[in-house]
Amino acid sequence: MKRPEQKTEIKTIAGKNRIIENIIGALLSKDRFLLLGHDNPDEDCIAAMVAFGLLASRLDKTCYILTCSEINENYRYLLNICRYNSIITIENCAELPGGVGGLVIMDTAKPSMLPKSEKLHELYEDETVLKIEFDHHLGSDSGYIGDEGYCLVTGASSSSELVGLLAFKLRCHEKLPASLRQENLMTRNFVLAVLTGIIGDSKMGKYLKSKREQWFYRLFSGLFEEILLKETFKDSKNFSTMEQVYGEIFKLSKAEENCHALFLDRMKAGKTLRWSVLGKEESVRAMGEFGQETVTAISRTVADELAEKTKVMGLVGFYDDPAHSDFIQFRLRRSQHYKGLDLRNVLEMLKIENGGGHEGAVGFRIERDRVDNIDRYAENIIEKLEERLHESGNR
Ligand SMILES: [Mn+2]
Repeated sequence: MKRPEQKTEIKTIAGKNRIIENIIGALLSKDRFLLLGHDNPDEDCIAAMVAFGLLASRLDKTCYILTCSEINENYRYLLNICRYNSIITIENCAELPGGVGGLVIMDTAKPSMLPKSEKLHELYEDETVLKIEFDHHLGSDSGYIGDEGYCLVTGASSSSELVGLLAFKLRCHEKLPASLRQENLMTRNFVLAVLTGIIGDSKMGKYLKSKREQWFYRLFSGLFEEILLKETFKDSKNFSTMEQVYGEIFKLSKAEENCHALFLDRMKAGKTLRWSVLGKEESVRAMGEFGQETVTAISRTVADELAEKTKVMGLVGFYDDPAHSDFIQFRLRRSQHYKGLDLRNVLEMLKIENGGGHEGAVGFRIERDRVDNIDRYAENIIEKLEERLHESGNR
């Protein structure tokens, strides 16, 4: 069956699921994604890109958000979310990254609304690059941009809502690596981004047309309240205005910035590698001030940064919130410039059983009672790694 020229509602749940299934397959198998939207992107468009970028970076994918123009001052705050979440924003259409496996097009009714650039055009034309599309503009003069089977294009309050739908399916998906299943994909930032898109496009939820749209909006604002109640930011109520969402994103960005500064302040350097760990009391303070989720997310970002700084590897560690678990969490990340060691083998080498990941990034957990001093413990790991690097002639 040939798909119609103009965008139409996906009629069945099975039809939607099939497309979501395809998109999840692509998200798990490809490594680099370039996200873009229509010219002069609005809140929903940016929020959908940010939300997708957050999901992908949780899966250790590299994500670029291409804005192609200076973003409207009022929406810039949304891009703040990217700063500490390993999402790279690019303003210049002529500076596209190489090796992109997937192009993700958000909230763009028809091909002619895409930013115009020669480089981008080459990417659209490149058949080896998969085009994934999320959109809720249907009928009239709309037209598909994504590849057939990869367009989550259907009736919804916003494009962000459709990314929210993807996250719901993804978080308990059987193909999700076991190491990621225990991680929370729907972080505060993710939920805030989706809410921003829904509220932005529906003017504070007032113009949500169908019962289903209202249901989705309530689901996300409810979900967010629940997340906030569990965390330290306990003063928030129902999210019905954009100001409230702004306020939360601002608070969260500030917390991320401070948490990031703390990790960088604790950074130590060996002969080649760098690491940063938070001690027992310091972790308690960080958990109290920033919350477990932010500490976890920022530690990942810092591991990436330390890896890229040394061009080899970076290690981070902290004590979990005692209310949460009895473990110390570590994360070891390999630079994009270094392929000499499969990090899964490092776990073996260190005789660590409670951990996993992929060749470029692993996480592991050690019971807190088994470690006297986290600084010395981390230093010991770094020494072993450096010895190994030395032996294998890498630096
Ligand atoms: Mn929209």
